[in-house]
Amino acid sequence: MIVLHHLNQSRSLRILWLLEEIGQPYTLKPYYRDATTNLAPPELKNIHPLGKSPVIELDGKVIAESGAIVELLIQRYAPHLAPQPHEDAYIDYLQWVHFAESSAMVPYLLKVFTAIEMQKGTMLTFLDHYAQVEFDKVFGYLEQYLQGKRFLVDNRLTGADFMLGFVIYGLVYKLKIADQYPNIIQYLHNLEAFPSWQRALKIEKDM
Ligand SMILES: N[C@@H](CCC(=O)N[C@@H](CS)C(=O)NCC(=O)O)C(=O)O
Repeated sequence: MIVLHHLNQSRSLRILWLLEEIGQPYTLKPYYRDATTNLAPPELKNIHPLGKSPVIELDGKVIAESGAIVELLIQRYAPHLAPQPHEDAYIDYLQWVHFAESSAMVPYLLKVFTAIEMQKGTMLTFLDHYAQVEFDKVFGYLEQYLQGKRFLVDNRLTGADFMLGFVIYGLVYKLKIADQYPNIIQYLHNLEAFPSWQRALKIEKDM
């Protein structure tokens, strides 16, 4: 049995969407961010010392890190959602799975956090400039890469899309990127067309 420890508005959406797509039975344990600090509630530390989400329990083992969870669930229950290691597409797959939580996540979070600070009146110079430069570099690259593509890898839905979808969702609906990123916006619409995506968002909304 799979248990997903799911924090609202978090990377755990990656796992919720994946579980909905693969149709494997699971139990969802919801947690809610603190309204002031936006941090996870302390109970999550009873599950894993970092107190972050996502975390799953699988066959009695506790597993953190969304990338590891995506790879493990796909290997075990949905191998059709990843290229095989001997295929050329596997190299692209590895790069995009890791891009989502590393290269993409840094400028995304910098933009989210600097926007919050600036709304509160904090004067930022170096950080604001750095965030913008990194943002333009990373998402300009992604925008170009997505030209003419429906999915990230091998022209089909893979674990890389489960990883990046969460970031793109935030880019479009939180940061409200628009005109200069038509390919990224179209890519999100391609993901949003999946019934599993829609079910995951409904679960999140009803939490
Ligand atoms: N690298 C980890 C990051 C996990 C993480 O930072 N989760 C955030 C939500 S997106 C969290 O739980 N934040 C609440 C807190 O730190 O209190 C992953 O990919 O799973």
